[in-house]
Amino acid sequence: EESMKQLERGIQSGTLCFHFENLYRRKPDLLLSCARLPENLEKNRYRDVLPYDATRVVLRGQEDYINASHVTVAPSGSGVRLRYIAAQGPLPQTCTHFWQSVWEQQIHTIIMLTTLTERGRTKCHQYWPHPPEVKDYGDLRVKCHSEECNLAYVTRQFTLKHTQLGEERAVTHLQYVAWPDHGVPDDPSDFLLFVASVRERRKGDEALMVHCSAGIGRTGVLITMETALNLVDEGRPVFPLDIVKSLREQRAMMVQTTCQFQFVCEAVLRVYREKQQQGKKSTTP
Ligand code: PTR
Ligand code: PTR
Repeated sequence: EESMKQLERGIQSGTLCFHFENLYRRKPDLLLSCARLPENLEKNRYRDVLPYDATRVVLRGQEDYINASHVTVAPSGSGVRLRYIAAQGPLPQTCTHFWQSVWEQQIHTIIMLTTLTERGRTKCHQYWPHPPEVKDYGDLRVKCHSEECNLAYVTRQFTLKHTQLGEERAVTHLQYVAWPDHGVPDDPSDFLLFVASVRERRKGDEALMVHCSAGIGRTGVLITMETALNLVDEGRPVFPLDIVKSLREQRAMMVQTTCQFQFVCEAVLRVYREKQQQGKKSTTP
């Protein structure tokens, strides 16, 4: 309650956004040396968006680099702990690495927050086959069974088969399509519904794979939002600035613009108010 008042005041006075703009975008003491190795340069979609060595996802085998970071959010004392992998949108030459990481990190849900092209520019390579096609990415055979669109997002069901091991797994793909990069979602209600469906997908302590184009802006917003909603549900205080700070210690530049940060703060407040309203309704006889 107190943290919500703080949040409201912070939004109104502009101090929250001011503090946001003063956060470290990147921790200067954390190394990016693996991402900068000559053989890995072409595996990065953007030269200026690289994973820290300390949190990067390491692939098994000789070629162990992918532009993806382990991110865990666990606000202190909250009991909330959420695990993610934040990744860039795969390039034609990194699709195999992407599926390898999905397999090795035991991912069951992939959340995609970009379309393939925006304003005529490629933002992500289509790393999956059209249904009912099957396509091999290294040792992994990907089949897309179904594709279902609702207003703001597409749900796809994949099976992933490891052709060497003969093992099979089901993976769900949720693609949000109404959100340009550097911007905010077109509609906060649609986005909140999307985050709710992301939360429903969670099982136990498993990590969700989240990517957009660079894997920082929209990916950061989604992670901050899901964390905040969990905190609201647990009746815990929500400090969005602290969440973003902790994200940036694990992947640089998470939540990219002030508008994105403001959007999250307003959406959190809105969810909190709605929950309060519902609480009041249900307690009146
Ligand atoms: N410009 C340097 C680099 O990218 O290697 C170092 C650097 C960049 C260090 C940004 C810190 C940075 O964070 P901030 O934007 O908060 O100064
Ligand atoms: N250098 C690129 C740019 O500033 O346009 C990097 C970049 C691209 C950064 C997209 C963020 C982007 O958004 P998102 O992380 O949401 O895909």
